[in-house]
Amino acid sequence: MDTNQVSEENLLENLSFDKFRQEVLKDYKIVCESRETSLLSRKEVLTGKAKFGIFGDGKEVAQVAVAKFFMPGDFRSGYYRDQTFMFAGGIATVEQFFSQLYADPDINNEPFSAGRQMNAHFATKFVDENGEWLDLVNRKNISADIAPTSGQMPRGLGLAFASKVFREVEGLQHLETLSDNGNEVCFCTIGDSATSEGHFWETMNAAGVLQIPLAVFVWDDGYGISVPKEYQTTKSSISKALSGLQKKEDTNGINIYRLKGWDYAGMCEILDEAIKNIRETHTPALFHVEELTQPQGHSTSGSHERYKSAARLAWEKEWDGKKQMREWILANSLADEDELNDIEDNAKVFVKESKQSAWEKYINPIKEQVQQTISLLQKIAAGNPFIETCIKDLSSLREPVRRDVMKTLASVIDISSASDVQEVKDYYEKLLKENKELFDSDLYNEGPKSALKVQPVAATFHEDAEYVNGFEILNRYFDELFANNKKVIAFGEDLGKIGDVNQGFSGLQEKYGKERIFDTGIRELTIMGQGIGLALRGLRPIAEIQYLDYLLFGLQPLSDDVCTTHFRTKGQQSVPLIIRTRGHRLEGIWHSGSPMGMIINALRGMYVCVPRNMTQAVGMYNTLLESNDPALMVECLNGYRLKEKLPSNLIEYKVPLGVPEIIKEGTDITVVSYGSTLRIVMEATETLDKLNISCEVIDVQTLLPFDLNHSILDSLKKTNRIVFIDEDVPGGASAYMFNKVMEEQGGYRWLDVSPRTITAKDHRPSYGSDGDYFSKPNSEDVVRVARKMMEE
Ligand SMILES: Cc1ncc(C[n+]2csc(CCOP(=O)(O)OP(=O)(O)O)c2C)c(N)n1
Ligand SMILES: [Mg+2]
Repeated sequence: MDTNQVSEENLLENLSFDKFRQEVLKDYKIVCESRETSLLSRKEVLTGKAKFGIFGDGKEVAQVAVAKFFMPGDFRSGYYRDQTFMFAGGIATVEQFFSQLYADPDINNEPFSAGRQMNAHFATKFVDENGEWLDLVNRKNISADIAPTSGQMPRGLGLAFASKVFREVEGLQHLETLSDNGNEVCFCTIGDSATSEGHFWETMNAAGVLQIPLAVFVWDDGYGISVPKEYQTTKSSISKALSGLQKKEDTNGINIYRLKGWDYAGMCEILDEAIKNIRETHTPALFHVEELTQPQGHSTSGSHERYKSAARLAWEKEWDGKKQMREWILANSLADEDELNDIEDNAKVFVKESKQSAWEKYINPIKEQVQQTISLLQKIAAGNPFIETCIKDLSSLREPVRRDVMKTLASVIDISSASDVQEVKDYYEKLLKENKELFDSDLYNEGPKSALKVQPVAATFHEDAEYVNGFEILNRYFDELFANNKKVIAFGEDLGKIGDVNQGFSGLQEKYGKERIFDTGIRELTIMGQGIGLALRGLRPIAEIQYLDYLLFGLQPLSDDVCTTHFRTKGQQSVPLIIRTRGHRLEGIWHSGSPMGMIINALRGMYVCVPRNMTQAVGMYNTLLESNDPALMVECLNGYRLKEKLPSNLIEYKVPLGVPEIIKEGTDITVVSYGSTLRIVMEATETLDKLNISCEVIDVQTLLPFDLNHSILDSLKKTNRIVFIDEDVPGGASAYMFNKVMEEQGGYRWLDVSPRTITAKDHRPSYGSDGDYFSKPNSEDVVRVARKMMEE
């Protein structure tokens, strides 16, 4: 500490006054530009040119201060108030801010999300077009913001945790473009009210345990929309409430700082020391930035005069950071009134010009489409009042959007009765294609790192291959995997010391170290966050959810964050995260879960693998590890002690995703299922064979993606009867499979009898074998339904 202080003092002394002055004025300029941006943006919404706006006014001074300490290589996981931080760090321009406000889908204009996110949701590029990681050490990295308040916390934890991994895991140090010996700090920002969320508390506790370079900034403006701090936080103070986490000399924990959000000089002084300490010691810190304001209220929806008292509003005016910084500059003779007036006037002009430029870039391509549409319609308009009205309506729009163009074209094609609409149709089709690219692309990787482009490799077996327990297949696989791929890191509850509850990692921590295979606290949400952070930074995490039923605790970051990352950055960030869990049939309300319908609906943007045994699981792991797509792997909870033949090419064979396998051929009924239920189905087919009912049993293998080559349809064409079976609730994943085959594959045309689903009951199973028998589908159910189908 002492030595730091000395060098700090020297540094300050060495800074020439003029250099210091210039720095302050540059910061004040950014403060002014950011404030103007907020003011002008709000007008754009109120006049209808943008739909909604949320701004960083009132937080400017704190953010120019914080941005000074955000270095190349660092990461930010923040929320929608951070425009000033972005401007000050040179990571975003005012023009780009406006482009996002207008939802400009051109990534060259709006580089954060290509118009996919609401305004003030930032991101920078992490991967190139081929899915290769960029040199993140030499750029400032912004993980893509999300709207759910506090959703940034688990990810922030993970981004900081990755620094620890890079510093401590042997064999990663050569990855010089991914980390400089773990010196990267993750700056995490959050509003005062969002600290009420469990995400915040879980993150702070985990950070205190893990000892990672996480700097959490709470922008405390006293409100969460209209609800004040008294309703949000114990003792109305997040720093007081967290004081038990304070690190002491001989404990772990976090450092806690309280800053005044209008006090530019005071903040800079504390931050300089504090961030250095985080970087060097990996001790996390909380910066409670108090006394911030919201000059324009929460957002463009509603006004704060409705819920703030006159006294509070007056206080906010007086303690506005911009005003305070101005007064501080004058009081310290760093500039005079004229100079500051100039800065303020120039800021106004600059922001206005930036706004205008963003608007033109946004609107011109649309205007071109309008123009093109009108000239096409004029060619066929003669004597057609409908088309003439269309032309008139479209030309009269002052601020047309792409939708107006498409609707006009479609209505002319569909209802105009014009005879020659071919050209109009062609243009419509061309725009449809263009818009598909703009609005639908990049849910999954589409380039060479797509999991769907990985070449399958068949499993091979020695002549005298052993039969071993399912868990041993995994155990031997993970052993080879960790020897071969240094980027792989695995963690979860009971995964380290005992090697997971089913021994997949048994003995491997001793072999590969606590830094790569380790236990975590019981905190599914932040286990997901750790995985997200590692994956975003180019590592290959396998994060465990101990049992499928507890996925709900970690579902939010998967659904809101992981699933949308590639899409919401239009392919600029990837999260190659594998979530490993085990589920389906065991016993009791919370250990027999198979909520697959919920999962596949919540997790579009991830792949969902439901291997029937551990051999298939290994092949899927291999496929996923070659790609950048995130996935959930649901191993069969009752399969770890079933014998399987040990493949000889464990880390080479790859099971393709979206390719079902026929595990029993037959001619009468196509039975479609997955995971543990397949064993019930196979048991039933023994009886059905005796009854001369021949079933073709298909294992779908993955629910997302689902039967990409429509192989189930081929089976149905042969049998003309189909039943979908799983252990989910009625209308769950069985209904999804049904829909895929009937509607997407056109299966209804090949049916001789009505198609069926067999599922579990609506309720969860009672404990014990009987609970299982009466609540989940059993082989007798399958036999009964099959017989009925044959009688119809
Ligand atoms: C999970 C979730 N719940 C509710 C909202 C709606 N919402 C958006 S902002 C906000 C208030 C946040 O207040 P605070 O954390 O203090 O941040 P501030 O806006 O004051 O900077 C709320 C409730 C949301 N975005 N996400
Ligand atoms: Mg607030």
